[in-house]
Amino acid sequence: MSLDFDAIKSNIIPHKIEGFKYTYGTAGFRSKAEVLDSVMYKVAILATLRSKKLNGATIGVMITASHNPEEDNGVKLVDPRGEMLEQSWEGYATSLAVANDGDALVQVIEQIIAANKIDINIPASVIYAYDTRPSCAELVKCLELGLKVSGAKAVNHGLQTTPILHYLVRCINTANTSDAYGEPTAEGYYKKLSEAFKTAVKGKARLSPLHVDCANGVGAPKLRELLEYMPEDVLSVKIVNEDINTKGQLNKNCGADFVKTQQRAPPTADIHPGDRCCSFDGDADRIVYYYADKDSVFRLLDGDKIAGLAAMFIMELVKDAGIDSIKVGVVQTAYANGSSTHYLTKVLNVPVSCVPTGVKHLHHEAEKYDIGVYFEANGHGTVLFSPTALNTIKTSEAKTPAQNQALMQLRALTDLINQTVGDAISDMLLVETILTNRQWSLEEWDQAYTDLPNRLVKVVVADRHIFKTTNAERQLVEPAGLQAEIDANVAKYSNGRSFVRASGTEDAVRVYAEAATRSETDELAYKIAQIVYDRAGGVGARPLMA
Ligand code: 16G
Ligand code: MG
Repeated sequence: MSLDFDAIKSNIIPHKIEGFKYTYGTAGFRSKAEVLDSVMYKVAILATLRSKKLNGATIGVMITASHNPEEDNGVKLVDPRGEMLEQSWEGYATSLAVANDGDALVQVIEQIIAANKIDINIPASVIYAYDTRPSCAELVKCLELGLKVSGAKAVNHGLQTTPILHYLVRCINTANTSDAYGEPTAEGYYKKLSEAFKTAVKGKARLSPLHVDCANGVGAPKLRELLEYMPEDVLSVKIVNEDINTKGQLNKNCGADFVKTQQRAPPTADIHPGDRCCSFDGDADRIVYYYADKDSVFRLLDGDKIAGLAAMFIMELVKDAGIDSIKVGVVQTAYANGSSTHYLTKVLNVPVSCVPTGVKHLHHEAEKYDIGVYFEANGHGTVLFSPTALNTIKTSEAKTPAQNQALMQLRALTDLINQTVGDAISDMLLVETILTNRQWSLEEWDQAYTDLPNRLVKVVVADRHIFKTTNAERQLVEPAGLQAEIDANVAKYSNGRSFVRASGTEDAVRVYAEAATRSETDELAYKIAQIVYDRAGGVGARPLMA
């Protein structure tokens, strides 16, 4: 099973557009679908090399562009335990993508093999899946060609959500071990989650129907499939935005990203006070909840609120189960609302870490806790249980019926929660578990704290790479002097906070601000945006308050 360099060379798919800048960033490769043919071929080779490097462990490849518009697409690799590709390999992905002729490509491959001492005779195993984008069909063919020429044993898992693909990778690699994760099929995933949910809500009255906006994406058919395992008297769901067949509908005026950034419900959702609603993004790895209050005002329950709810519930279960040695922690990014951090640290008294934006940073920090709850404000997150925590939860013996009940629920949560990556379906079931146990409406959940008004402004500059941050992106180191100017402005606002960072997914700089009132927040956000524009090479129109 060594590598056939001649085949790799002669089958190379050239770039369609010269001069396009390919980078494997926070979300893998992501751009207009039309420039990705060549990248798929290279990603396949990289997945093969990664599998060989890890002794033939199965690597996952997911073709999706998440919440991006339908004309975009993307691809990312999944490591053997269902985690994102190890950071040190991201550079290889970029180098391979850039190589545009057979010789250059083989040269990069040889460098990777040498740098990692890869035994090319080890057989490679790769699985792949894709979302509902029309461009996936062609991109899959390019990926398959790359897998064929590099000699990997490859299995097509078809249309899947991103988190299901992560689940499958982990299941395959842990099969027949003491930490076997589950049956490596989508059905196995549905059974595992639905059984856990039934256990976790046992004896509690079912809540009113949940309205789920699936962003006209892959979450829709997958949620439908899951519901076949979930009796209507346990969970009642009404799916909206499930049109995956009409061109141009994916993520269009719907989905988690729309709801979070626009701070309003999708126009297609006909919501009434008291309804429970949530939105998935296009590949179903993010979720936000929302409702209309009694005055029909839209209220958002974002990733921060979910983290607070989950931490609160899990901490109580740990205490009730009598296993206080297990320590719970929460991981956030600078985008977490100041009120949520205050609630976690001052009301729940739970340790909170702040890390740079991007799932891999949160995930790795969460692994440091016995039970690590991590969520980005945008709704991507999950809960990780350490091997020690899992063992304690599994083996503790209850001394009272109350302890028994808490332990049983904790055990159910370890199956219900996707341990590999944020998962809209799994997170939805977690929230529903907690609300069902409490018999809470969204309004009751929302009482935990009130979000500070916040504003995100995008500033286009000549070169965003000159922006260097420290302290989990909360402070700028460069351009020199800019942070002092930001601080001086922030100091004028009560509860003011603002930070500036270069986007990892767009050619722009993002300015975040929050303050005590809406008008002060907007004023502060635009003031900082203008400073950035004026001092750091703003391009196009100067940011002005609408
Ligand atoms: C990517 C990240 C997401 C992050 C976002 C920030 C993953 C899988 N996704 O979509 O976690 O919130 O980038 O985008 O890590 P930005 O850098 O453009 O602000
Ligand atoms: Mg997504």
